[in-house]
Amino acid sequence: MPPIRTQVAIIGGGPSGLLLSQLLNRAGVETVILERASRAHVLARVRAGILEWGSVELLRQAGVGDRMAAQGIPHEGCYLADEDLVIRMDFQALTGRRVMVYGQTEVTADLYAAQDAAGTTILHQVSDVAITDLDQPRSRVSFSQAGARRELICHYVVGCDGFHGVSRQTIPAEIRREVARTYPFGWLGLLSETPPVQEELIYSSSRHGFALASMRNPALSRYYVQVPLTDRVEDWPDHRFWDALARRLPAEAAARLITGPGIEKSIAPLRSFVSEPLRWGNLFLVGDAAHIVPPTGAKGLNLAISDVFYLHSALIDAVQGRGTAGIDEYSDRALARIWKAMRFSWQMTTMLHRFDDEDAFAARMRRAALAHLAQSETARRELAENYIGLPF
Ligand code: FAS
Ligand code: PHB
Repeated sequence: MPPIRTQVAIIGGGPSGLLLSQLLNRAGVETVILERASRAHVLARVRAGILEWGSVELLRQAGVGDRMAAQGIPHEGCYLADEDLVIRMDFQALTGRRVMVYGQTEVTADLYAAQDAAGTTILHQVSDVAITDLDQPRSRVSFSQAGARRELICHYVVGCDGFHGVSRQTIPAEIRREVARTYPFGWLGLLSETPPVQEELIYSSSRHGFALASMRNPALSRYYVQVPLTDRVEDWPDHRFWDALARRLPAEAAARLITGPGIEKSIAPLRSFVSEPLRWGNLFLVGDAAHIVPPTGAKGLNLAISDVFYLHSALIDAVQGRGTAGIDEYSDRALARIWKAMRFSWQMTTMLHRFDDEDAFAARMRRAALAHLAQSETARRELAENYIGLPF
């Protein structure tokens, strides 16, 4: 089959690949998206739930803000708890800004609908993607689909293919600088058609371990409990999950907990990871392809979106002949914000999770950090400005 010619080849049809494609298309830049999974598989993933307002604004700029405006829930604050010490973080009062509760699944669905309406080429269930000629005026992306070997010829390639994708591995190992921290626990998440236990999120540290009470809408709750890395979903029947959650939430919230059957249950490992640089010739890395944060700071999806913010305008300028200054500085600009979110996510994780090997001193340091937040508006403002999202 003859090669497909396009301007920007995007590897990965998750939120970052779709949003980048949508923004490029609206500026007249042609794209093709290659996605390993079926659309149904991508849309079945339950992941992030919180959007920074900068993410909300970029999604609106991309023309996919309508359903979010109708169904999203603006949140002006959240709660942090340490046993029965409960601290309300008033984002609106502390920073003048808020966040939006709107699930990644919905963001992805809105972007697929918009891309379909735009007639963008999205090829699903591709395999054996290989990226070459990154140092040439035109790069090539070869792949298999439905038993046929095919090829894209393009100006630029963007790796939006997540942590396990092919793009990062295309950058020579001797060029990549990778920094990682793995945590000795994971998050077991459960989705239930039950009303949320609280109208805002509760991040709860307890002697039994961490728990998070979140939501998707007034009838759909999303809960997480910290579990050992050795645990499997099968080890956690619903009743065990609900008991663990109730033990870890503040008593007055636990007393209000309404349980029900889990309609989705999954365990995510926690890691901090960054691979530098984010560019290798005509290849750019975006989102989880380049970095991973523990979900404690609600930064994963939002960092992917901020990478798209920096890269989309740079690629439009480069493709349309207005110079390469933007793409030349993309890696440094995006990494400056990535590292700050990396630090915040690490700080939230180490403050709120009970580590098996922690000694009495480490446990008291965690409690002191939360006690300081309870007493200091300055400390709460510092945490709030990171949680609602630092400026792009
Ligand atoms: P994604 O991983 O979403 O998308 C990458 C896409 O590329 C996938 O569709 C994949 O199928 C495709 N792909 C991979 N390899 C390919 C190849 N070789 N060829 C073609 N396509 C390929 N973040 C939060 O903020 N809060 C959370 O609670 C949270 N929970 C999470 C739970 C789990 C289990 C995981 C894995 C992540 C979670 N995250 C969370 C982070 C998550 O939301 C990511 O930050 C977000 O999906 C990043 O989006 P992308 O960079 O588009 O990567
Ligand atoms: C979620 O609702 O899935 C969620 C919310 C906040 C987080 C992590 C996950 O920090």
